[in-house]
Amino acid sequence: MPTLYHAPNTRSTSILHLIEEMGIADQIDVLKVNIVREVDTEAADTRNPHPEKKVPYLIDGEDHLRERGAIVTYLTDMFPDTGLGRPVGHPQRGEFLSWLFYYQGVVEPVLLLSSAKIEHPLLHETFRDMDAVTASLTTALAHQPYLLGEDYSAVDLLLSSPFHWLPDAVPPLPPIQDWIKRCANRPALAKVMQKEGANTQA
Ligand SMILES: N[C@@H](CCC(=O)N[C@@H](CS)C(=O)NCC(=O)O)C(=O)O
Repeated sequence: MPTLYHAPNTRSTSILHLIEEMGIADQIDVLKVNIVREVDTEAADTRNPHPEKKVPYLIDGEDHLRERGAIVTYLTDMFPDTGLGRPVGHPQRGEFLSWLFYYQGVVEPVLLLSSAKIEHPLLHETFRDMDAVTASLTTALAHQPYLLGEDYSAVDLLLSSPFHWLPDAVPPLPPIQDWIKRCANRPALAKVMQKEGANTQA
C-alpha cells in the first residue's frame, strides 16, 4: 500500500484532499511527520524519507515521489476509475498534464515571486507574471465551470489550492473568483480541513 508522508496544513493537505475526493483513503497509509516551519521550532522528522525533509512525499514499494504534480499524476493513474485524473489514452491527457506542470513550473513560482514583490527581467522572461496566469485561467474558465470542462478534476484541486491560503492573490475577476469558490466548497475539502484543525500553512 502506498504511504503518504504528511504534515497538517501544508502543501501535503492538497494530497489528502485528493485522496478524499478519490475515495481511496482506505488504500493509502498516511504518516504524519514534523517539518521545520517558519513559525515554530519543530525539528525535521527523521522518519521522513524526503531528501529535503519536505512534504508531501509518497512511497509505493521501491518507488519514491516528490512534488505534488507528480503525486497527483501517479495516484490518478493508479486509480483511473475515480474520474479525478485523465489516464493515458484519454483525449484530455495532454491538457491534464499541461495544467499540472504549468502549476508546478509557473503558477507557484509566479505567486510566490509576486507575493514577495520580486521582479527581474530574467524571471519575467521565464515565468511571465500574474497577468499571464490570470489570462490563462480566464481563457479556460470563460465558458465552463472547471479547467477541463463541466467536471471538477485534480487540476482544479491543485490550481485552486494556493488561493485558499493566499486570498489576497485571487485575481479580482468573477469567473476566477467563482471557480475558486466552487473548488473551496467541496465537501471532501471541508472533511479534510476539519481533520487538519488549524487554518495556517507552513
Ligand atoms: N514543490 C513542492 C513543495 C513542497 C514544500 O515546500 N513543502 C513544505 C510544506 S508547505 C515543506 O515541507 N517545508 C518544510 C521544509 O522546507 O523543511 C510540492 O509542491 O510538493
